[in-house]
Amino acid sequence: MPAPPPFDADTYAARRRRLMEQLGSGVALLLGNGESASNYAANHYPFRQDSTFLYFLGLDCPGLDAVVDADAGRTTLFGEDPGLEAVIWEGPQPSIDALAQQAGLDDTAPPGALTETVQRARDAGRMVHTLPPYREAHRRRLGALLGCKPEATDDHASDVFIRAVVAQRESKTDAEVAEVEKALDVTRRMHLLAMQEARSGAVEREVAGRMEGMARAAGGETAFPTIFSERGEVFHNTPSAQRLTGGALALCDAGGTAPSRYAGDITRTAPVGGAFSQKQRAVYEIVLDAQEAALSAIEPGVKYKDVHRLAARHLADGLKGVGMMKGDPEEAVREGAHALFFPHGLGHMLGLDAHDMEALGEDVVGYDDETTRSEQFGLNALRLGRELKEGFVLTVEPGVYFIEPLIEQWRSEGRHARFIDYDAVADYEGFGGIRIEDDVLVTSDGGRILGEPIPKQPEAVEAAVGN
Ligand SMILES: [Mn+2]
Repeated sequence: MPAPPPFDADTYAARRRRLMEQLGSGVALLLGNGESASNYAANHYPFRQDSTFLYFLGLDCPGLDAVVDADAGRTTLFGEDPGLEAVIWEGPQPSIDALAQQAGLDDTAPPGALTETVQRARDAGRMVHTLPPYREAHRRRLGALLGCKPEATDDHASDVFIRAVVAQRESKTDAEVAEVEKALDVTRRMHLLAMQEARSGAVEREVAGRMEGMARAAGGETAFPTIFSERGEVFHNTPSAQRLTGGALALCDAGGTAPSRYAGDITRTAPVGGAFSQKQRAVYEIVLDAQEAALSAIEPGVKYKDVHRLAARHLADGLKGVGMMKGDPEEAVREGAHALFFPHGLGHMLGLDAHDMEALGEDVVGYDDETTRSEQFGLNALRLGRELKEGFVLTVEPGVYFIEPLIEQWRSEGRHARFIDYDAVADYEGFGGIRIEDDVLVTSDGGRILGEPIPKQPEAVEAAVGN
């Protein structure tokens, strides 16, 4: 049986009513995800419902679609009652009427009626609002429904619909924040295990596998593939059969979800064996200082791009202190020199997706007319730049990395040589990387770190490593 929606039926009905008001007129198509084959048709990847479908209907099972009719003020759920075959193989399943009731609507129709419903709207010259598809199956279905080539369905996406969805999903209610904190409960336990196991000889993927099992055991899933590696400078490193080396740094970026699919996304970096070297500790404190500066700068009305720049300035200042950077930190950041060490963004929105709403377009979520995406290397990787509002949930995750091919290239070009002491940087070969990430709610007067604390001060991290 699919889990019931995390919120009551009225919540979903109210969200759809607001969507109808925002759309003004026309029909909006919410395609639910189907099962997705991995290596043969009957062997599926774990089912993952579309997050916007979850947001407006809460129904976490395949084979469903919905049409929100803004003119009629009505939502229709398309799907069918489970047949005997489904019950034999998968056990008792809710009827389509029961699902409709959970989602706060009473109009249902068989799946085959969707084509006719959309056709009728098109024939009447009504606007059919769609979202940009991110699965090939949806590109094909939308193409058939709209009478266009599958590739053209991306361009067909409705700007009004996309903006309406972002406007609702970007600000989290207390109940949604509570779901993120449930995700952080399991995420915290995953990280405590990772720190505990950061011992010489520990196999990366054995630790990562146990962490991921905790997410499944708690009724959720991992919010994204777990990173647990002493090659922290490789951003999306897949845990391998590699054993940790005493004295290295184990970077762990991982998150579990709540059963409702709200996500956690935390990074900690621990010294393998439980003691930071002097050099490691110095860089760790630079990253921590940048993170703390960013955390205290968060409040409504502040542009996240400016918070990113503030964190970068703290990094540049700290790196100057240990001799790797030189000159005026302010100017170094303006020129983008710090991006040698920090080539990614300070953070992103978090919610039903780890990169919340990214399927709707990174820039529509993270930027607006007032704040546009920079083209400068490093800053161009910032997913969220615009002004913060109360209710946003976002990540704060500065880092310092020693990425050998990047250092080599910049050094050979003499890039930003005014701000970088390449000889000093060479002493850090093989250092790896350090990132510290927390999840934060923007409140009326600042930022609140969500979830129970996870060791972060260097002494606390050292103490959390098992011996
Ligand atoms: Mn993140």
